Amino acid sequence: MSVRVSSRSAFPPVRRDRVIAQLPQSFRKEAALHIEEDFSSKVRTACQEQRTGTVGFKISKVIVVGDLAVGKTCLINRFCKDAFDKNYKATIGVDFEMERFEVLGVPFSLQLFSIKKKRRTTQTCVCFFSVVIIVFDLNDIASLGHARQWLEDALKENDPTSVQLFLVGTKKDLSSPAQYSRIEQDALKFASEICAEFWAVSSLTGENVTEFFFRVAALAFETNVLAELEKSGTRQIGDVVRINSTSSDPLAASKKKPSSCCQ
Ligand SMILES: Nc1nc2c(ncn2[C@@H]2O[C@H](COP(=O)(O)OP(=O)(O)OP(=O)(O)O)[C@@H](O)[C@H]2O)c(=O)[nH]1
Ligand SMILES: [Mg+2]
Repeated sequence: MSVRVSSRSAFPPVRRDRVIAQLPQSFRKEAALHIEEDFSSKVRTACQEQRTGTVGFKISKVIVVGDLAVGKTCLINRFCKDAFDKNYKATIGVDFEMERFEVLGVPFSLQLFSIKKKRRTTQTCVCFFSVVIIVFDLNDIASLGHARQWLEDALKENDPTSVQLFLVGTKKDLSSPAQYSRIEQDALKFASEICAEFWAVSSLTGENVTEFFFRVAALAFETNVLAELEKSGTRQIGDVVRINSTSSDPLAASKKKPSSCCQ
């Protein structure tokens, strides 16, 4: 199994180009998880008043799934390493990368997993994923057709009500405008059906890649802060909030043991 980790430290410094101060906008309003122009005022105020609890210590897990060779690894590598490899090297097992952001002044991390076809998430990594990214090739309609199966597999280990879904069409640079607009119609329809946000990207040119991951980080962050505020609203005065390696991990709550790839 190939496992690559971009950083050894649990809390590496945040790069200046990973700072998010405004809510990044969706790609298409017809298939967006959120159509607000900005972060909710509740979230902004909580960040200003440093009432975000354990969010700054959390690592949100993101799983990237989809057919063989649709471009999952290239998508992650374009964002995390600003690199693109035109030679196809199939992922054996699982690859993962860690990205650290600062959102509204609060540190926030995403751990990105790319998992190979035929290896279901349950076989590879018993984790709670906050975000599921289903990838298809904009030039291969069959890969969009398989997206539903990928979704079902990915949700087997997750609570479907708390997962944010993204449907991402890759290799935009290879489609003609006519081809693109045909497949985009189908993708928008499917994304609305499954309540996913749709994006079209190119890892070769980098088109929309940064915008997409910033959007993922911002929406995952907002969801985490709102959940934290809800929790603190129900907490009694005198309750002790312990910040340690298990309390910041949603696995502890679900009593699931992570497999080695998640540790
Ligand atoms: N032109 C173009 N080629 C791409 C793009 N993204 C990926 N590719 C190519 O598509 C092939 C497969 O890319 P990968 O990222 O390895 O695909 P994968 O989904 O990770 O594949 P598996 O790990 O085997 O499931 C490689 O040859 C890439 O160079 C893109 O945006 N544009
Ligand atoms: Mg791969």
